[in-house]
Formats: sequence, C-alpha cells, structure tokens
Amino acid sequence: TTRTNVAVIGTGTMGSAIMWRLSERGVPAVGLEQFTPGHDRGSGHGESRIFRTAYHEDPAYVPMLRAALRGWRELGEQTGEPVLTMTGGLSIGPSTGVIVGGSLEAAKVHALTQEILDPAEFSARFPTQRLREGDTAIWEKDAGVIRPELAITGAVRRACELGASVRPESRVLGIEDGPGDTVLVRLDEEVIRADRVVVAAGAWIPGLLPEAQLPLTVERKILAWFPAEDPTQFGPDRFPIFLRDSPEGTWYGFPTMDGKTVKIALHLGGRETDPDELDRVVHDEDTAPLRDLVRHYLPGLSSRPVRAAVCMYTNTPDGHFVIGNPPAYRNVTVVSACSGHGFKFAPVIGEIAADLSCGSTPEFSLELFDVNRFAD
Ligand code: PYC
Repeated sequence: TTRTNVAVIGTGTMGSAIMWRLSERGVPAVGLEQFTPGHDRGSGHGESRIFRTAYHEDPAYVPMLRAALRGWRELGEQTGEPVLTMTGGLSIGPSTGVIVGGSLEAAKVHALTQEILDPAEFSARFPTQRLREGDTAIWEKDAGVIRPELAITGAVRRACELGASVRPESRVLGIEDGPGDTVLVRLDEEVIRADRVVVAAGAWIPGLLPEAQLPLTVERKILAWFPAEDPTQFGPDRFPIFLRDSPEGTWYGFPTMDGKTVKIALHLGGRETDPDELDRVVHDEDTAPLRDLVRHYLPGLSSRPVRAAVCMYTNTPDGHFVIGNPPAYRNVTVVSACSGHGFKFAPVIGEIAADLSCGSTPEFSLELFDVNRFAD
C-alpha cells in the first residue's frame, strides 16, 4: 500500500489542473492515469478549445471565467508554453436563440463589453463567415483558443516540478473506504491509501463511482479540419473563435492553428458510447454534417476535411457541471462532467477542487454544480 495525502484519478483536463493547483499550495498529489498525460482517448485532445466570457449557458459562470482567464495566463507564464491565444469571439444565430440570447444576457448581468454587428459591418470584418438571413452576430473581446495538449502536459509537468507525481498506465479498479478516515484506491497490483480522493476521470466517472448514481451520458463527438484556400484569412488575428446556432445545429470553430486548416465541430448530437468501446475511426457519414456547414457558411474553406478525430463529452441532464462530494463516498470529490463546455474552466475548477480537498471554502458558489441535484 502506498500512502498519500490526495490521489487524483485522471490527469486529463481537470485532473492536471487540480494537481497543479494542489501542488502550488504545497499539497503534492499522486495522479493516477490509465493512459499517459496528454493522451487522445478522452475529452482533452484535438489541438484547440474555446475560451469565451459572455457565457450563454448561465451568467453565473462569468466570475469563474474571469478567474479562469487569470489562471490560463498564470499557467502560460509558469510553463513558458503558449497555452492561450486571445482572438476575440463571435456568437452568431437568431437573437432569440440560446447562443445569442444567452450571451447578451450574460453581458448585461456582468456589464461585459460586446459589439452587435450589423450584417454589412459583419461581412466587411469577417468575409470568411456567411450569415443567414435574420442572424444576429455579436463580438466579444475576451475570447480565444486554448491548446489542450499543451495545457494538460504543462500543468502536469509544473505540478511534478512542485513535488507531485504521476502514475501512467495505472487504471483504477475500485474506490472504497479505508482504515480511519482514509480512502483506498485499488490498482491492478497495488493499493493507494489516501486521505482524500478527487475523481476527475471524465467519461469514466460513472464506472468509478457507481454508487453516486450520477445520470451521466457519454457522447461520441467528431472534430474535423478543413483546408483554407488562403490561410492568412483564417489566422487568429482575422478569424476569431465562433459559436453558431443554425438550423443544422449548434456548432463552433477556430482560427487555423497549423497555418493550413480550420477545425469545426457540432456541439449537440452524437452517438452515446461506452468510453472503453469508443469507435475512434472517423467514417464518411461522421463528417457529412460538417462538410455541409463548411459549404453553407464558411467561404474560403475546402469542404473536404484532411484530418478528423473522435472525442467524448460527459453530459449531465442540465448541461451544468458536477462538482462536490457524493454522499455515498467518504472523502471523495467528483469533478466535473463538463457536458462539452468545461475545458476553459480548468484552472478555476483546479482551485475549487483544491479548496474542497484541503477543507477550505471555495470562492465561488457551487449551487449550479450540486452533486445531489439529480437525486429525485
Ligand atoms: O465551450 O465554447 C465552448 C464549446 C462549445 C462546444 C464545445 N465547446
């Protein structure tokens, strides 16, 4: 048996940030990773993630986003890696739709600066986005691109410099109460005895915490990269991150990160999957809806993708995260079932999970993320 203060299960998006934030406080956690940090089998890969602030999902996220923005900058400074590139962001769709309506509401509640662009101004500024008749387009400054692989490996490396350790290829087989107030984490050939366990295992959370009875569903998602005819038109200085509501669905995209291609993806929809049975091959029918979106809305991109990848969302019924201690488990915190929009919060969720592990009260209300909200 190995003894530790905090064991973090999963060193992906949230686990890596939790290890980093704990180690900054002098609590060097042990990270248990079934693959290797920075792997491409879960929800933390694919070159780019969105950062944005006028949060259409709920204005309550905005103070956390301000803290997350500071956190990404700190991680960039501490690792020397370009984890965040600010590009500004566009929210596009019907003014009464979730994305535009919600973003306007968040900006109003928190006095965020936004520009509502009329169609002529929009087309002049963003000629490589085609609006639909009746669409409203909003611009916000505090948005950009996070590089997920750099963020995850950078946070783990920084945590290890500060005393943490990682066990790669260490799949957790079970979590149970141990002697005293401890928790036992069973691996194939070893048991870790911890004062506190944080489960940040994304799509593997339901399998690790069956008694928490969280109603999570895991969805298979497709990312695809389309070549730009003139890549300079799609650089981070010209082509900001965007989210769009269109009749085909809610979708999003990024400026070119490789100087050649642009990644887009659909936010909603996808086959439910078991994370251990995930079909990681991208089929023609998987990219068909994305090819249509490029044809209709993104002039200047070829509609033949040159690269594609599969990842997973771990969804709650209401789309908000889960952060807290499930009553069925002693000294275990679960984080965070991101429902496809959590990556940008990693530094602040790292702080919150570190607070919960160290017995401090987090600075943010966790009401929206209550583990017990599905109990009835
Ligand atoms: O957080 O902006 C986001 C997002 C939308 C879809 C995936 N991530």
